[in-house]
Amino acid sequence: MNSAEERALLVAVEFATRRSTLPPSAVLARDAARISAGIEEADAVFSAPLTHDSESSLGEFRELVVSAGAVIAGEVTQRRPKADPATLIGSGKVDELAGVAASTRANVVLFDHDLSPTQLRNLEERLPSRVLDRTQLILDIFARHARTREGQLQVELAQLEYMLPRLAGRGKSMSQLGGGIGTRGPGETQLETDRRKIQRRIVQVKDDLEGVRRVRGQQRQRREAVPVPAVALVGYTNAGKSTLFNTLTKAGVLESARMFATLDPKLKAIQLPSRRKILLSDTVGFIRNLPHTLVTSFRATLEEVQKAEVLLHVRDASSPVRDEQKAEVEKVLGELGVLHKPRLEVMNKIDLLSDEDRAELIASGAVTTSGKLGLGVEALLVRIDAELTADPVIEQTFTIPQAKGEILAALGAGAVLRDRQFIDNTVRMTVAGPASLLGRYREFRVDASTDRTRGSGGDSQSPDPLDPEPGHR
Ligand SMILES: Nc1nc2c(ncn2[C@@H]2O[C@H](COP(=O)(O)OP(=O)(O)OP(=O)(O)O)[C@@H](O)[C@H]2O)c(=O)[nH]1
Ligand SMILES: [Mg+2]
Repeated sequence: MNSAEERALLVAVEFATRRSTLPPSAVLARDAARISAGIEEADAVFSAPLTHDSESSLGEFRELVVSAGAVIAGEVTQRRPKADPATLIGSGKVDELAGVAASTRANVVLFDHDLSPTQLRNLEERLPSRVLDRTQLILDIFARHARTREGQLQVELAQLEYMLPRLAGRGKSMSQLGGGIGTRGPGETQLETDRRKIQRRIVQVKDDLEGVRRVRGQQRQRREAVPVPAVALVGYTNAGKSTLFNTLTKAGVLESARMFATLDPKLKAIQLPSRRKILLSDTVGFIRNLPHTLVTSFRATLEEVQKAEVLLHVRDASSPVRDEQKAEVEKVLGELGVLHKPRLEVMNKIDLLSDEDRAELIASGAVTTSGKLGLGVEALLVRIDAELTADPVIEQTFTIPQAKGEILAALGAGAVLRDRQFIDNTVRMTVAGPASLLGRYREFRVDASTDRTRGSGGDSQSPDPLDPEPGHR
């Protein structure tokens, strides 16, 4: 499907009365730069100077649009005290927009804002092109990047559920499905547009999703039989998570300059300097104002984050809005209920900083990396090890009957073998591994204290490192 010809007119709206923080000269310079940079039809109405906030938000919106494969035909911005319930931007502005859409030959008008079903319907009636809002745009990008069956089903479900209440009166958008943003499902499929078929499809997709999740749950159980602490990379989209993940694991995970290249979590076991094994997972990037429906349907994808013992918050140290991005990421982490977890902040892309800024960052004690150049990776691994304090690595000796193959396998996979002897039909082995793993097999310990903790409630002896009460895992 060729959507390269898609010409998008961007509409940014700001509901605030506050004045621009840019001096007028800066606004002029910016507009001039934009015009000479080839954004066509300079009459593309800059009716209100934007604040810094909306300026960076618009930049991000442009990136999303390009990620969706469209060409930017023009931009319209507007500031109003509050949203118009019927059209979001107000009737007069809609007329103006219709003119710009026609003169820029835009075939799709994209709002950097969510539209209610009513607003969408009214706008479509009065504009010559298809109209899409921010959620649909993001869903479209998700649809293109979903790799696993589960990811694809999640995206399709979110798309269908979003579309259903917005179907009525969709003339241009839905009846002449010629492809383009908002019409693509995951893979090469086109989205269904008939109400009853959509409803049936929703039931089907939910069913399939249920099946896929069941299988995944079983796989997870198998994985968790060998307790290896999980560490998840989280962060704003484009912070460099996949690149760092690759550098850390040398795995061939897709990395891409386009946003949301990673939609499905990637998982890989790696070994830390202490020889402790961890499962590292790469996750989908967070983004400002991620539509709530999405957060819900992507909750399964973010399970890795919820299960992780330690989070690595990967930050783009070179971004001028890195602090806003950090706040945004922490907001999402709050929604996922994981703010209490140990979190290691990683200032990434330090190769893009000036020598001065880099020195300052390092002096502040921050963990600094360049995933791209492989800088700071060893130090990062050491720091991860140090964060896993809840489950320290200890050394113990066990005598295990050879018949207990599953225990031998679990210790073999989760701990480092120091010594092993075969005595009669038992294996006497000394291993170094996480206390939580070794604690499971304390009945086979050789030490005299082996039986101490069993069956007694209020004993006052000093805490046994083998008894971390791993009930929270
Ligand atoms: N200069 C520089 N560029 C980097 C570094 N790390 C990543 N990049 C680039 O930044 C872009 C985004 O990197 P990704 O690793 O895909 O970012 P991500 O956080 O996984 O993005 P999403 O999966 O979309 O959330 C790519 O063009 C990378 O080449 C770095 O340390 N230095
Ligand atoms: Mg990624």
